[in-house]
Amino acid sequence: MENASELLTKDQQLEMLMHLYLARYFDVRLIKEKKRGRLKGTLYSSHNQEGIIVGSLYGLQGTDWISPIHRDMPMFFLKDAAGGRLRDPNRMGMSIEEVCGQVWGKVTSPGRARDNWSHIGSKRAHIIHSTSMLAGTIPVAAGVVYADKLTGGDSVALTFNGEGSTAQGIFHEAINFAAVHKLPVITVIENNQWAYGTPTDLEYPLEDFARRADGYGIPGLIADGQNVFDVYDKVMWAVEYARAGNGPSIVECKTFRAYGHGDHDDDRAAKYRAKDEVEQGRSRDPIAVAKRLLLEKGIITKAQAEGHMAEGKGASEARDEDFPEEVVAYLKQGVESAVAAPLPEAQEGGMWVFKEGN
Ligand SMILES: Cc1ncc(C[n+]2csc(CCOP(=O)(O)OP(=O)(O)O)c2C)c(N)n1
Ligand SMILES: [Mg+2]
Repeated sequence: MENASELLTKDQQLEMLMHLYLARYFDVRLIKEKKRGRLKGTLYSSHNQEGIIVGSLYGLQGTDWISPIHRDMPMFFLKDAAGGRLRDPNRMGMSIEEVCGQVWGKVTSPGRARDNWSHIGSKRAHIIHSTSMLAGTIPVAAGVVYADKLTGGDSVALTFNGEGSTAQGIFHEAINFAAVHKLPVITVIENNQWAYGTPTDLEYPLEDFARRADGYGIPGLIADGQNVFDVYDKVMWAVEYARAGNGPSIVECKTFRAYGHGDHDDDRAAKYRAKDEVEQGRSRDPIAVAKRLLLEKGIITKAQAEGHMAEGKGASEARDEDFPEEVVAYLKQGVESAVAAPLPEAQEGGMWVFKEGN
């Protein structure tokens, strides 16, 4: 089968680059807001892992389901955004206003200030609610697509998991169940080589987490997580395989966690990880890799490749000029709406704990 990325138009490839910038700027902008004292709560950076976010989501249908984890915050607004639909209010994703409302804990947030990060979901947008129990969304996703299959639907579900969660019992139980019943659920493993302070060699004695698939009799693919087009190819292979009724698969995306587990861990992480390991891990920025490939194909010029130099820059170095104007404008809209929105009423605190009404 040819690689799905070979069928992407020039405009689609440029849009994927734009989505990489959007994901990166979301991270940079929020860290800046926090440093300025305008934002509270912990931020879990997706810096350096944007190729996984964009490459996995870009080819999905709106009706497909995703279950993001803490490191995937831009997924909430990038779902079903392909084809220029980022600002379409009817697409099956969340708006930047909703996502920023969540981060600021405002009335506009889907979680209405119960959390500042990824503990949200949307039945309307087909985003399975993220929970703290890592790998706990795999059985939920399996159940969602099982129900869909029984009622004649053809949706697939993508669950996102750090390599750390592959050691959870539920990871095995859920994928085994999905394999036995040939459920269209794809487990994407974001192997960023660290689970909080635990490196992969204390978690798994082999090189590739994709080999977990052998134990369930399903395909296990490996993608270069720094290359958005390689992620797209591997995920689209898995999506087509699942949609055709063949069942689940695992896609391991190799990447590197650029900073601490959350921003509260940045200083500690700089101590528990070797400097050269971190430098090496950050050296293939997904924006730079995508630009190089687009330049080689003649889709962008050398001057364009050298413009908007966000690559390789952390939040303290990156400036607005390093990003396309529309990217900055999109986030500005989200941030301003969140800052202006009121907090929910205090009485709301007890809402949704028990079922209300009959
Ligand atoms: C079942 C479970 N155990 C422990 C935790 C605490 N915890 C939250 S994030 C995290 C590390 C996760 O590492 P990984 O799965 O590799 O994802 P990453 O943060 O690297 O993206 C841990 C141990 C949890 N949330 N759930
Ligand atoms: Mg990890």
